[in-house]
Amino acid sequence: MEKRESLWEAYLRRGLSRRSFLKGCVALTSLMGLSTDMFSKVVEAAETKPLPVVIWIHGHECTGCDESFIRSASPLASDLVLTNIALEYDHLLSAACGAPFEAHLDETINKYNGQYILCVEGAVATKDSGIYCMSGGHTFTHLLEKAAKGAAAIIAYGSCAAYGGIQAAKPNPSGSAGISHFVGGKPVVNVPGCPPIPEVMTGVVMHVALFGSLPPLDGDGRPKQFYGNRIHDTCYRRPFFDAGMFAETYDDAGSKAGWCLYKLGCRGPETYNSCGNLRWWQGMSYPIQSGAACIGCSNKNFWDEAPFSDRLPQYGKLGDIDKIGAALGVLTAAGVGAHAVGSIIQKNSRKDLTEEEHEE
Ligand code: FSX
Ligand code: SF4
Ligand code: F3S
Repeated sequence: MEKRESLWEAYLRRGLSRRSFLKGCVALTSLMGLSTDMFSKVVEAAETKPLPVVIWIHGHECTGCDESFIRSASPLASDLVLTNIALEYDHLLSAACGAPFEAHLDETINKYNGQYILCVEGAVATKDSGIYCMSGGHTFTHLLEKAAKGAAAIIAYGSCAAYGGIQAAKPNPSGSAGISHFVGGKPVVNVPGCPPIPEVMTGVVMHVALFGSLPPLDGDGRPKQFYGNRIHDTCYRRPFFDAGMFAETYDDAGSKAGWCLYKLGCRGPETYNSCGNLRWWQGMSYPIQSGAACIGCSNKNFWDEAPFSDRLPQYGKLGDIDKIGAALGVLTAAGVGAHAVGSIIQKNSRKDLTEEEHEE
């Protein structure tokens, strides 16, 4: 088998300097959520490890995940695809198509058996033998099972691949489901979001590529460093929540002044994701910053929890701390009552959050 080049060798081939290689490694270290003392290990791996072969397939979905991915800014999606990985097959980004393209997939699967990273977007359509989602003349189920067999790691990119997504909404006519039952028991890294943040995907792919292992995952298979906090914990509107200042409609004065969107249905208090930290398009914005309430798009079954304008079922008295975590009542010097509610809320343990609790 021919020797595949490392990231450093790919930089050299493209005439890029050692300085830009090291800058790239700094960016990767931070993207993977590693501390700076891991920098030398990242450089060493990037100098020696062959670029990862990636097969990227698409099932039942809207392709918004790719729309997000191709706008990855750090690194640029083009750099990731052209320099950091060896992308051998991608339904959307590859220029090739037809029988030779499908033959290339089979060749790649055989040639790199046990070595490639399989990225999957979209759900599996299970009903009626899978005929509602076809690819290359076969069902997507067939393609997924074939590609999963020889994969070194499998990444479910998007809420559809992770949990079923929009097409799994009741009554789910195509029997759509997440991919985990179709990969032969192999562990799957879930990167949910509709769409997910592209830099999270890049970080996971590069972690597997450089260290040959999965990043630390939570109980739901999500990379901990990106799904450890609630949207609510990092929301810049949080001071308004704590002060009991809520927009009542999308065009009222509170909304225009950036007040909390909780009463407009914001799911931030029960949603784990990094939107508030990383944002999209070089950190420019995310739903709440653009004036929309979070609809919890990285949560299981979020699609069946419409209308999204409904307020969260209520969280209960602050006495029910076991479900809410720590809760603090804070009285400001101006005499405005505020509650800062920290830590974890289990989605299946929603309780009441009354207006009175926030508007003392
Ligand atoms: Fe789903 Fe992605 Fe939402 Fe769309 O690939 S997570 S519907 S943004 O495109 O799968
Ligand atoms: Fe932000 Fe929503 Fe929490 Fe309000 S409820 S602070 S808008 S995440
Ligand atoms: Fe989705 Fe909410 Fe982030 S809607 S994009 S998880 S802010």
